[in-house]
Amino acid sequence: MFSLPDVIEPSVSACSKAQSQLMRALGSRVQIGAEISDDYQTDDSGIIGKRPIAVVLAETEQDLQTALRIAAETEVPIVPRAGGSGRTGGAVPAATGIVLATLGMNRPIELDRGEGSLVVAPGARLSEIHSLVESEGWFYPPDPNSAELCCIAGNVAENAAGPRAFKYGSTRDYVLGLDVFLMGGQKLFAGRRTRKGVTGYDIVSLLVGSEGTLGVFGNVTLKLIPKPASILTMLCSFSQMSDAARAVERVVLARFSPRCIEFLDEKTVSVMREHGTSVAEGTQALLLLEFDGSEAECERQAEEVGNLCVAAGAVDVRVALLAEQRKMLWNTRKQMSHAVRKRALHKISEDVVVPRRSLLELIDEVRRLGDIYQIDTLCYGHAGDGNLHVNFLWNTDEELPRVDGAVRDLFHKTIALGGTLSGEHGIGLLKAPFLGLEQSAPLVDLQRRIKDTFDPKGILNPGKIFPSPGRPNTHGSC
Ligand code: LAC
Ligand code: ZN
Repeated sequence: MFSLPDVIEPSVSACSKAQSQLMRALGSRVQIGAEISDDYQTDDSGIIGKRPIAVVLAETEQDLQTALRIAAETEVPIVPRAGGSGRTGGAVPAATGIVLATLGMNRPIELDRGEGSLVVAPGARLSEIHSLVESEGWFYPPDPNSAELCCIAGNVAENAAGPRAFKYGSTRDYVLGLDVFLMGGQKLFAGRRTRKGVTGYDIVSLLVGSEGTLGVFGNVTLKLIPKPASILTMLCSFSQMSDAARAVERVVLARFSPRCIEFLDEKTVSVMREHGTSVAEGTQALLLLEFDGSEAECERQAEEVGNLCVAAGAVDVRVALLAEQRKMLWNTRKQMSHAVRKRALHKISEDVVVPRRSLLELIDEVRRLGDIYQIDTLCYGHAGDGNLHVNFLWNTDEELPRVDGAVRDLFHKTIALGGTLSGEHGIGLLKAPFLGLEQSAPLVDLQRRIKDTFDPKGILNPGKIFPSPGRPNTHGSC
């Protein structure tokens, strides 16, 4: 059963000192007490954290600096928050403290046409970034399926990915440089504004995916690529999950590069059906593939990959000819996580990655875990990257020990297959107890020392990534 980690709690007097200093410095941009919405205690992981003593609704860089200075001086924990759509509790306060919300910092958005880059403020919505650059013939590929909700700062913090990562990579591949505000409020620019550059350590890569534990992000400079001329979306039905997994392996082996290869198992196929997708009778698994490039290139790839899927056992191959059909398919896919939530009162969605040749073994293991632990399981996700969202669903607290067992076994199997615990959602609170399962003690220790350099007092987003000292590797050590 998940419980918040043991972290340093601030004293009552430190909290009231921080509250009064924040109110004095930031006025109406600070909320305290009953003004604070319960939303600031949680995110899309569903974990309920500690109630904040203050929420700073930052509008300017000075607001960020002031909040970080006061947090450092009073030694009250502070948790950065962007869109709040994270899946592993990155924005959930594990300790009593301040929430620093950057959603209101959504300007500037500046496109440099000559350089093919974009400077965005931390609270810029991903959907707004997509629309702006695409209207100018540019493309920013990362899309973690929550573009209407998520903001760039959260995407950077979690190294968000999504279906198009198969061809185009994750957020980290597009961040050229960024402003970072350190504990205490110091502002630094890390990285570069040019397309190329190798000066000094790659601090940008360290900050991207740091899950709000090293600094708070300001403006981000993103690399853009030319927008592909055409897109072609294809849905392949399989009567056996094993055939779909085999098809993924073959597409990869044949060196095709669709921009997405999404897998949906039998239960998620039902969700697609319920939302109006026409799927062949007897379908047990689907592959949703998408190609981009010139029209001729899309058609050529779709034909060859379609044939390859048929050879692997596909019973039906359909192309979404109309933009409307394509939109409907993706809308349903994007809503999958929320749609499957309706199957039970509770769910946990993992994002493990295995080598693509091991996809079938992972899918079989998920079914086996469902049988052994007698819980509802399903999986779907970015099969082209070997990245599956394995979901466990349950209704009563009585089932919790079985859910814990299934999660632990899933992680052990993932590591045994040569995989990794998180492809895109991060470690956050949920997976922190398992870090030692994948990473050696000296590597975890090196990362702790990096964390100490950025945040010597351990008050920036405590309790994330690292196993809690009081409860090290509760499930993890192997
Ligand atoms: C998705 C999110 C949950 O792939 O990562 O839908
Ligand atoms: Zn995903």
